[in-house]
Amino acid sequence: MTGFDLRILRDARHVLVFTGAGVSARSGIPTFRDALGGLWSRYDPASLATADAFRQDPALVWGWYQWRRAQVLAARPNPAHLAIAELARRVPRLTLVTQNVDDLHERAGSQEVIHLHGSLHAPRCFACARAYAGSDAEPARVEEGERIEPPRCLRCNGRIRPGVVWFGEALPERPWREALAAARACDLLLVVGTSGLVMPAAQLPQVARQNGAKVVHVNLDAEPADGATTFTLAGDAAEILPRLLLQMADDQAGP
Ligand code: BV8
Ligand code: ZN
Repeated sequence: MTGFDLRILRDARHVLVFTGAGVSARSGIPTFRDALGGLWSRYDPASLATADAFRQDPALVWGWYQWRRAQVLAARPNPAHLAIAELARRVPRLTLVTQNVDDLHERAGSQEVIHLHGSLHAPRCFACARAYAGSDAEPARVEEGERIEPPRCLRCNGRIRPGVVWFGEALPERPWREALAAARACDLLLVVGTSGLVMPAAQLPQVARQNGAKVVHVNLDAEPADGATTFTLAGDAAEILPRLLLQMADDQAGP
């Protein structure tokens, strides 16, 4: 771990872990940027992940989310998710904030995961916002690129939509408030597998730094780092995070 002093992690009081699609990559979930490989490649995710796209072509958008949801249901947490769940047991306090809409952190054992962009597993009515639990929202086999008419709300017959935050939609109040509070309170922020392009989530590292936290980026790409308050661990989170935990254990075991 070039230039990264393990004591920063070992002595941290409150660690904020902030994850993006990169943490689920080794589980086989394409990152958002490459979620549109294959048949979806002719679509831009930012244009599909909008209320307008859903209004214009509900079957296309619902089919895309059902395809993604089926992928998540067939996936398993990877060593990066498991290491983050384990880290919570090794430090005095850990807050986990994710931009991801999968439930792999939860399935790895993380508690109280703060989802800034909602969840694939919380479909709701586009008209009256009532949660929808119908079995026809459970994705059976979904062909890539398949258009699927969304189910209808039992109360108002509105179309059922994915429980995610689309571009142009506000983030859920409470998760965003909790994420900001953790960014202000933490003394160490671990940014794992995010390109940091989507606002306002991408403000969290700046808020943490402004409040005196050290920031460690874990990303395939090396992020700019000053080696004093910001560090970068370039590589696969599924390898880097478990290694960090092992080193913490060795460190604590002492000579
Ligand atoms: C808002 C859910 C205001 C859906 C997502 C013009 C018009 C309208 C809005 C805007 C505009 N210009 C800017 C905006 C704001 C907009 C925005 O930021 N746009 C961007 C594109 C510029 N933001 C919004 O619209 C937000 N809302 O502003 O509301 C408002 C206020 C009040 C009232 C009304 C409105 C809402 C944004 C939420 C969008 N929803 N997801 C879905 O999933 O389909 S965002 C979605 O994209 C993800 O959730 C995630 O957040 C983001 C993708 O980012 P990453 O997770 O970082 O993934 P990415 O693929 O980019 O990167 C992967 C990284 O991992 C890479 O760095 C890679 O190197 C690394 N990696 C890969 N493998 C590994 C790895 N690292 C380690 N190990 C590995 N193995
Ligand atoms: Zn309804």
